[in-house]
Amino acid sequence: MVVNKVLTLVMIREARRVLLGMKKRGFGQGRWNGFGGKVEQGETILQGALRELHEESGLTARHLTEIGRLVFRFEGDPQLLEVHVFTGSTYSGEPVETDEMRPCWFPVDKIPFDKMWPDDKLWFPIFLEGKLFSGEFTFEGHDKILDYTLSQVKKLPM
Ligand code: 6OG
Repeated sequence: MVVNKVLTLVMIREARRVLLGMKKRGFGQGRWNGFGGKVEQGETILQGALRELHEESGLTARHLTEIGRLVFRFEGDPQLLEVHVFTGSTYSGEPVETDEMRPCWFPVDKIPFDKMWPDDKLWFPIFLEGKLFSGEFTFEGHDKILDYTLSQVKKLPM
């Protein structure tokens, strides 16, 4: 049996800007993304999101809300990635560069989609509108989406 790999992705959002990090190593290296990673045993998904945000950006969020669920399939790999997307706007600390990420604020109308995962330009508009979304994407390699479904939802899947 293949179990989904459960990951988090945190987008810190203020009215007109979003904090992204340039991934310096590992999966997604060379791309801007939110902060996140694998949920560890013994922690809830929310705790994993808060921990990864702190480890990768130096910020401590006061409150995160889950806003999206994304499932990724990579051709030839039986393991699915189940990504829980969170957002928050209140935090303490200042963004700092870490071994994994170099943070930078981007105005909401200047998101660097050409240096992000290709799915991001599809779901970011829903996220920026403050709506919930759910999607599934099949990738060939890391640059090409073969097919996908994406919808705005009233409630996230369980
Ligand atoms: P680590 O392996 O660094 O966690 N992630 C994706 N994010 C976006 N926007 N698009 C994708 O399309 C992604 N696949 C994975 C989840 C990996 C981080 O990258 C995110 C995690 O935050 C395929 O621990």
